[in-house]
Amino acid sequence: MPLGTTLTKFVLEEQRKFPKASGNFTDLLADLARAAKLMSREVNKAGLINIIGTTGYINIQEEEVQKLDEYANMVILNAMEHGGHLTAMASEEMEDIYEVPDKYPRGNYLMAFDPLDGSSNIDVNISIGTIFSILRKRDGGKETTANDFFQPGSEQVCAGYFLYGSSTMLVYTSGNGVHGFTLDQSIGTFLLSNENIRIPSRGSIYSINEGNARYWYPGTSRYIDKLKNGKNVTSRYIVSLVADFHRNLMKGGIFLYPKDKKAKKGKLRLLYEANPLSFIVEQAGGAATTGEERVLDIIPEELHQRVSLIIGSNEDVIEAERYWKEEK
Ligand code: AHM
Ligand code: MG
Repeated sequence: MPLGTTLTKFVLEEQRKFPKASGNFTDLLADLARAAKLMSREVNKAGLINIIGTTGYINIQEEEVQKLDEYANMVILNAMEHGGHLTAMASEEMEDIYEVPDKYPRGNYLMAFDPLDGSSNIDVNISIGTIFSILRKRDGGKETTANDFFQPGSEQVCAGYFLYGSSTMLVYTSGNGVHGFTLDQSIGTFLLSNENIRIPSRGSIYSINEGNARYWYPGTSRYIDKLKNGKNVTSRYIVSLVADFHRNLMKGGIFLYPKDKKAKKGKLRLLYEANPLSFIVEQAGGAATTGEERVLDIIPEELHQRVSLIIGSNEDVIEAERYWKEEK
């Protein structure tokens, strides 16, 4: 489709092309996009924090002072609860699931999300993002529990992220490739900027927090040593998963947050960080593993489960996994 096509038109056309494969995400994505626009506006105001509130807090409705990630959580709940698509939501900011209130119609989808990933970067003006994962509620029953979310990532029907960077972007997949949209602030609309994104099968970038080197297991240390001693390698680490992932998706590379002696299960969360990004990377021709198994095959046991994540260009991920497996 021509660059500049609006998000709504693009999603509608995609559904016409793949009526069976795609769910009905036109309205759902439109609701999410509206929430992201509000967040984009607030994130852009974050530099005024020292003027309008205590560090780490932002004044939202004159009288209320709230953390930006809590604000983002509230904006998304408000934007998504009344649309009739979802039956429940799970978020990094909430211990338990949030069921759509009785006063609104309930749909068949579940959404897990990280409202503001990389939020430790807000006060230093570094890109942050929102990550989301949509699942189908399997049993069709009325009541929803956390168990409904415990489906492997391969069951996701749609996933994506918003990146609040030098421009605001949406990147999503509903199982028919990965597509990117950029927010045109002047008209308040997401426009198609990257259709059918493919991640290069090899990259020269590696992204890992080397400050954790002393906690690494030998597989990680040996793999990183191998990279450093190779040619054509460069290290990039923003500390904002969405931004690190997005750069590697576009340029090719590998992002690693493996479990280590400190983060015994890994640091990142399976349901709303690892799974959606793994779905996206696979749809773009890349791969995601824990070092031991494909991320999308894991059957979750907890809402906020942590997981080892090695994600990016296909050949790089396969090679990294070999180092992990050799360790055994
Ligand atoms: P958050 O969801 O609390 O922001 O934590 C996740 C973030 C990721 O964005 C980033 O990749 C990672 O934590 C960085 O962790 P570290 O500071 O340990 O390198
Ligand atoms: Mg996060």
